[in-house]
Amino acid sequence: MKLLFMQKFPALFALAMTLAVSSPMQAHAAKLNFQAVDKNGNAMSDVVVYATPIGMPLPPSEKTEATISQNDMQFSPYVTAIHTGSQVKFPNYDKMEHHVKSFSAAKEFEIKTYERGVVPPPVIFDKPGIVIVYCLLHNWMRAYVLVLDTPYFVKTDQSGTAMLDKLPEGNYEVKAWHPNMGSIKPPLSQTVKVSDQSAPVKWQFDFVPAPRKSK
Ligand SMILES: [Cu+2]
Repeated sequence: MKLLFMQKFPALFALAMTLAVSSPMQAHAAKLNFQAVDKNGNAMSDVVVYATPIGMPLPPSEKTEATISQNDMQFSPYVTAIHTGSQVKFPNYDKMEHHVKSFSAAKEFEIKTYERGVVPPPVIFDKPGIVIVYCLLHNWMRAYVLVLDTPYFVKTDQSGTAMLDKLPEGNYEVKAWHPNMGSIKPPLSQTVKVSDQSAPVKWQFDFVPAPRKSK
């Protein structure tokens, strides 16, 4: 049967074999660890690390949903990374009214003043870039949304560490960004070969993060 198919449709058979061999399902996946420190060598949280494959296609876009709530007069979380095309909800859990506004080119939008318990329709982030979110009622309130074309991203925790797993082996351009860099300073960048033996990727930023503003 197989032989017959091969003889009748040699081109199709060759294509099927190529697809079977290069299918991402069969690519070996590996882990990559990250460690971010500031100018003084102290652990840095809220660093978004993202990896873009070199010479390999990105997997198909997966639309996901994230939530940035308004809680205790702050946006929470402070930093959110999402895949392009994802949507974000902005529920208000506070006792007072809040507002949501972005002037960023990647996504300009406004949710006019709304009360506790209200969850406005989600906002779709359809272009990659950095989006700074404000509440125009409380000038210290700020959140950052990093919209990325790659699905391979992670955020460092209080220990300054993060891990990406299920990365198909190969070469990646890996970048690290912190909200204090805004959209002005370019992210740090390294080319990394991902395999079972990959060493942790270290990042040292040339500044000390500013404390988050509060009321
Ligand atoms: Cu507010």
